Amino acid sequence: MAHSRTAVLVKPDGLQRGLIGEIISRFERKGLKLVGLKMVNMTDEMLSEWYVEHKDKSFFGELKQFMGSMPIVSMVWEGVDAIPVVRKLVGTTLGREAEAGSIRGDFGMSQQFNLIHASSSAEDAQREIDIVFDEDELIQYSGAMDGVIYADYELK
Ligand code: 3AN
Repeated sequence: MAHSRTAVLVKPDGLQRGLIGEIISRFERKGLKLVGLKMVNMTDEMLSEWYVEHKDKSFFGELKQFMGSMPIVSMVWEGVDAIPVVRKLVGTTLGREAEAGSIRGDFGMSQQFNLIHASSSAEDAQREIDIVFDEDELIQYSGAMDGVIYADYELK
């Protein structure tokens, strides 16, 4: 099973609410590996590309305005099945209904202010990573704990 990468953004509401450390900590303790991290002011152009699937939705302009209003913290996490694993830790879109124990379920009440974004497919992950990170900003290193986080056959 190959490791895959997923993109995570902590949105302006997550940053303002002081949840960066909490969010990073949840991914770390799950056993995911951080390979990219930076703070960014997303431009309208970056956001149009990021949210291309929502370009015809009524909330597109408002969503971009909110996401561009303050800095966000972007991350790339790596692990076996990283994309679905991170989506599960994040929880469903509407905070009020998100599962208790998930990030949105534990910290959010809103649909738009739902604290965090996580890639939903391999194609989205690649596209989203490319919007924010240059290749040399993604750091390769061996995870010292891989041998206790995964069995050998899971790493092949
Ligand atoms: P998720 O982030 O769970 O994949 P999407 O892709 O359906 O959710 O929505 C992307 C973002 O658009 C959400 N995180 C939320 O901030 C915003 N959004 C979704 N639906 C609405 C809506 N009806 N009104 C306002 N904002 C919305």
